[in-house]
Amino acid sequence: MKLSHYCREFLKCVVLPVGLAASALLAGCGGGGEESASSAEQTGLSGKKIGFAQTGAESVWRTAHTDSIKSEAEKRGVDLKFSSGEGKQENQIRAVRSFIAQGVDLIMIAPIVETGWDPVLKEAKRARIPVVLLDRRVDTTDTSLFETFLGSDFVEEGRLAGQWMVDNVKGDAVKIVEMQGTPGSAPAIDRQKGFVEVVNANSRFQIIESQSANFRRADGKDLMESLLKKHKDIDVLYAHNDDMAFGAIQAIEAAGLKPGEDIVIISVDAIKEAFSMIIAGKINCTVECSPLLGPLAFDVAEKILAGEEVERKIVMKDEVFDATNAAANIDSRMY
Ligand code: GZL
Repeated sequence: MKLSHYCREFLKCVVLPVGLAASALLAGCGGGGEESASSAEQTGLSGKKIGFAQTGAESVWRTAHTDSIKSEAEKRGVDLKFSSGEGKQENQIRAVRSFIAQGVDLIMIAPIVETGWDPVLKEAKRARIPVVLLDRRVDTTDTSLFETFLGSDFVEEGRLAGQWMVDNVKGDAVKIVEMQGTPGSAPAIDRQKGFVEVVNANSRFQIIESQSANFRRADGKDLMESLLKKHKDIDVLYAHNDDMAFGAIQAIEAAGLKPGEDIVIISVDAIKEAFSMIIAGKINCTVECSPLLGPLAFDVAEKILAGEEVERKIVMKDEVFDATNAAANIDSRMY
């Protein structure tokens, strides 16, 4: 398979609202604006073998992400080789090596953590199999090891969460506990970075504790139980995803406190259940991070396999939801 020259010299970035038709992406990548495929018979991907190494099934968001990839692959007649990392990078790396051995046409990875990817990505490059990063980035100095990154700007999500807090939470000495996602993962690192940027610029706010609950609901409940025992003056919980926030809410209610009132809850992902919680007054704000990457991911794959240039970085645009807009939007939510 002949791989054409890709734009490797520099990272270019395209910011796309989630609902944007894939054809806009094709046009934006110099694809002549051809319509994106809408059924298997129309796609250049029919019969192509594509390996997808997913992180696991740690959250509702992740399940929606997996469903988006699998359903789009089926629609386009792709022979998808799916592997769940079950939360372990070594499982993902093993899956990528298996995809290489099978001689797939392209590999998609949602890297659980940022580091440790160079060796296996070099093996894919030597096998002349293009790699697309979905959802999470890798930490590498060799940008030739992947063709593009498709996902959200997690630093911006952290900033949006922090700014909502500054704009909506009153008080002179606001105490925050932060519930981080998977240690070493791009969303956990960046959502903390963006949020701390805002906190550091606003002296009214102080993060009194920051620990990981691995993006998991049960871990969020356990962590909040321990935080409530340790701190009697928590004003705000900033959770890196809705699932951990839901677990924390269970612990807050079990402690006889009112989530959304006694403790302000700020979260990320904007899954449909979070909208219900906002309407119920138990979550105050959730920052969107769309998992619906399937259509764009396979548009990019089609262009790569057709030997065409693709943007090095395709960033989804995220919105902020709270009591002012949750009810108006809940019915249209797709995950
Ligand atoms: C973010 C994604 C995160 C979600 C979590 O793009 O990597 O992983 O925020 C998921 O819900 O587990």
